[in-house]
Amino acid sequence: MSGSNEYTPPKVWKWEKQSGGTFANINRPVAGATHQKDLAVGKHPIQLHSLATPNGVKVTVMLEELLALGFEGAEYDAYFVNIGEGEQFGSGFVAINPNSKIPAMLDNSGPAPIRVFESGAILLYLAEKFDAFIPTSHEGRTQCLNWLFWQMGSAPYLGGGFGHFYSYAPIKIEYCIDRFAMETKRQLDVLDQHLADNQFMAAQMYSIADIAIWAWYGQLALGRIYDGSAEFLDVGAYRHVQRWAAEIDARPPVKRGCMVNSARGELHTQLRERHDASDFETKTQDKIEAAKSQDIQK
Ligand SMILES: N[C@@H](CCC(=O)N[C@@H](CS)C(=O)NCC(=O)O)C(=O)O
Repeated sequence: MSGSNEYTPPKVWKWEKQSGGTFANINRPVAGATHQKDLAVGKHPIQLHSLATPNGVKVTVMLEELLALGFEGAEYDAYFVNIGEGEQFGSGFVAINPNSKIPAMLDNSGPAPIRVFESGAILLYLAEKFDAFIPTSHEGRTQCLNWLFWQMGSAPYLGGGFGHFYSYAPIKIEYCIDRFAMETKRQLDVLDQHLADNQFMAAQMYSIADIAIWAWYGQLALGRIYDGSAEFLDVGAYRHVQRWAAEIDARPPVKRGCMVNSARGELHTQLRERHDASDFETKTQDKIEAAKSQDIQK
């Protein structure tokens, strides 16, 4: 490449300026807490600190699926983590996840709390704890883990690569958008070819592999992430992904899971914090704001 914006890297990189872009104010080259902040603790066995991004939604969908099957031990308190304000760098959050990324979960049901971080690890932890949404045979389980790990390794090219350069970077760089659009389309084709012959990702059953992959690639196919990208990537062409994405989207626990810790979309679809199943009826953001404005008028 050539041109006046060409960059010659120095011998040693230094953090001298913010890079610009959507997350510039929270990006740092060092790990660890930036401030002291204890986390709230609710009454349920599972404590979740998250946000309704694709990585966050994986866990809330799984918990709602488990509750729909009647597993009471999956009752959870979901706290909203504002990553744009740097809440993932508070000391309480970092104690659960030293990597400072949502989702982070604490299981308080045993003699000592167990911390779980990384959305794939959380899905596997919950699947094993409740023996649900994971095939029981060695072969089926292996197929499921193949696809779960595929998702964990592939989505950073979609999110950190394509999504970053298409939506968040302060300038549109053709080289980067091209590179990651090509890779994202290749990944969609991997899924499309698999789903042409299979109803679900693994072992002919709906599993944590579907939950993980749907959160990213299903939502991408449904046009829910990165404005404009559905048309740009021509997601409608991936027919089998479209069929599978719509089928999963129709599940009521998936709809509920997508509402939890959400601060985007229509107000009645946003349940910032979830502490009880009834919160879906009474605590969505439209109701909270209506109650606030009534109080002001009194
Ligand atoms: N591999 C991690 C990725 C989690 C992740 O990237 N979380 C993002 C939101 S989707 C985050 O918390 N970003 C905050 C930051 O980078 O400071 C997982 O799957 O749990």
